Amino acid sequence: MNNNLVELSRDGEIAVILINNPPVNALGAGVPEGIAEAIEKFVQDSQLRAAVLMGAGKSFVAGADIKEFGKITSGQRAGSGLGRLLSKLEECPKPIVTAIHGSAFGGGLELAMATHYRVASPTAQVGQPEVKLGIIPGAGGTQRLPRLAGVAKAVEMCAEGNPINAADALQYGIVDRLIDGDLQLGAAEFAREIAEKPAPQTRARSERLGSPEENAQIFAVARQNARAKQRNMAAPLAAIDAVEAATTMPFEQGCEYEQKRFIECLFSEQSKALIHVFFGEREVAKIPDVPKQTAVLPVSSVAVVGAGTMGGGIAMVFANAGIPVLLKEVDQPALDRGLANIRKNYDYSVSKGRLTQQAAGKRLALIQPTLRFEGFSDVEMVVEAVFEGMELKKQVFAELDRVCKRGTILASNTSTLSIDEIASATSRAEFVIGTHFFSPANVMRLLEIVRGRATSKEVIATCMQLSKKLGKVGVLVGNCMGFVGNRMFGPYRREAQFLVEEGAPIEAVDQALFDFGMAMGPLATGDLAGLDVGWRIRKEHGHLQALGLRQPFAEDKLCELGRFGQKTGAGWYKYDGHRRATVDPAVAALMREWSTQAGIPPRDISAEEIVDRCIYGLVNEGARILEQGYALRATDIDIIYLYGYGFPAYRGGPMWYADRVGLDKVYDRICEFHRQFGAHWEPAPLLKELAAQQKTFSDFQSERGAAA
Ligand code: T1G
Repeated sequence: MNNNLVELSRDGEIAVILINNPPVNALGAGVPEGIAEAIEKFVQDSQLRAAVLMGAGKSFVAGADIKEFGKITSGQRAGSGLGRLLSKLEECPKPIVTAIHGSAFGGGLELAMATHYRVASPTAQVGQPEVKLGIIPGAGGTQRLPRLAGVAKAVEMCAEGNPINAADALQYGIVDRLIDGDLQLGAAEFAREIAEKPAPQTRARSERLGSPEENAQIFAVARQNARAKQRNMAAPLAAIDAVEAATTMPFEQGCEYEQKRFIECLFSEQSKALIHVFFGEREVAKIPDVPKQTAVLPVSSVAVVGAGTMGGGIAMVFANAGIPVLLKEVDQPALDRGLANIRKNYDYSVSKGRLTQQAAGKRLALIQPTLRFEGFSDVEMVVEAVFEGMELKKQVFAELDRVCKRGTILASNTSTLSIDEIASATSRAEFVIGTHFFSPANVMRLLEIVRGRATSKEVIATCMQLSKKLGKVGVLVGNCMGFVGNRMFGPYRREAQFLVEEGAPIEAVDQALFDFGMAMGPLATGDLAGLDVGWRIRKEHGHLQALGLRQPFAEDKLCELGRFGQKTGAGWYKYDGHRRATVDPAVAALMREWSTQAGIPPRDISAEEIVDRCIYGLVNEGARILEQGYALRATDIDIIYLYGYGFPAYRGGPMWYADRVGLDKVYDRICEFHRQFGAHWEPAPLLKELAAQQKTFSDFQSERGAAA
């Protein structure tokens, strides 16, 4: 064998072909060639009666090498290039058994389906996650999977991209046997059993391809679901078309159709954005000055101070990860309310079948309510989630400094306040950090980890690693007002209010951003979070607002009328008992009255202007944050907006989106707004500089990375 990516060994009359391309055995350059050569040797060797194909390390094969997609989009390579290898495997005269452990994803599952039999360890997972990269399977997955698992399961797996576990893979006929214990031994034993049998080719199977009548219904429902759940995304619909082709075209023709749609998707903006997100999710975990080998502190027990909406949700996050939690409140009624909320959330998950009653009971048992700081001396981390006021937080941290043992991490869930000032209330600033969860904390995946001036590298490394264990995407940010997410959200929501003050209908502002792909419009988001939250912060920090700068009045006036949003049944919209929103003409009338009083003449405003002002408000502030160093990379900002603020992943995040539009165009548009609307649209110096140099935020990121 000329490369060590694929090793061939013998277990008696069984060949063992081992793919060894760490970390995830991606089918990068040299791997398909190595497999083809091994198969050639296997076929030539008359002693060998069957073969087992498996992966070294923690997983079978995670698919094609995503890093090599550039070779296709730059024209160096025509397609996935896997088709020929898979035909070679399928047409092999001697049977090949694929043995799956860990993940068989994308090209990995396609490889397995092209062999004659598949066995798996009980913990294995299989899937076609390509749509999450904005593409579709490109090596026969949409043609072979329906032949093995049936049309309905295949269309679900290819259009939604979620993996299934080994038991389901067995049930749907994707794998032929589950192997407990040593996988290689079990697979070799299976291979001996089938060695004399004919090698069944998946391509030749049609018994599970259903009838046109049955399939019509399946595809109609799948398209409806894709349009609803994967709004505006092209790949899921392309995947459905390709699986449909498997039911209407001969195998080879179906593969050609799949390849055509695969290439079409791969060259799309959506795919570029989603691949940026894939690597971005992994890059945010890398902190240049906190190396991988930095010591992490144990976190096997925690305490949460405050059982309100956030505190209760945070306690659930730790309990869901199997970590016992002390949950403290100031009085019994508040504690009871907090626990009742937690129980309600678990009951809801059980009612939705997301959790068994037993599992919910186990998690609830890990949450120990208390009214005292007793027991705090034993925990390894405390998360403070009390009311958003500096004095109160400093009191709590002073108390924690007194009762907690040295080495306990003291974290604050503050969403706006200075971590350094909170830390100044303790004698251990190096153990103080911000862990900003997003509401509902037990659902939202983002965790903004706020680094204080004195926060130690060990504490940072511990929280970054812990975020993964908690099922969160942890992003490290600097300690400025509102950190990264909320600081950028200010200009975004400011513009939304200004647009209404200038005459845009409330529902038109929300619809424009919803059509752009945001999970929810900015005004409806305000109603969900509670308009009073921002109102109180503005009142607390009014003295910080720059003089002479135009400030929106809309939400302050709504709050003065007690319209805090969903929680009071009325905000920008009015809400029924199920929190369903309806447009409230009374608010539109109030807005016209207030705008007239403010001397703001109404005008017609296009959806394009609405989107540009809100999104470029994000980008401009993001550029400031980047140049001031409160975010390590533009990618970090993108990941924050995807996981914390419902920014559409297929647009890559606000900074990626701006790069794709072209920073010169974004800069010009912001200058236009600056001239038209005033100083609050002052372009960020970094944006001006990059636009002038025809550069991108990604360029700035790599240059800064290279300099670090
Ligand atoms: N290609 C290149 N690099 C990959 C990769 C891949 N397919 N999968 C992972 N990596 C890198 C990743 O960037 C990270 O790098 C390291 O491996 C560890 O990954 C023809 C066209 C398998 C569940 O979409 O879902 O096949 O940061 O941190 O948490 O039809 O990786 O260390 O430098 O995620 O244990 C379809 C993608 C491809 C699966 C493991 N396959 N991978 O999770 O480790 S398209 C996928 C994953 C395709 C065919 C089409 C996960 C994992 P670094 P990690 P993990």
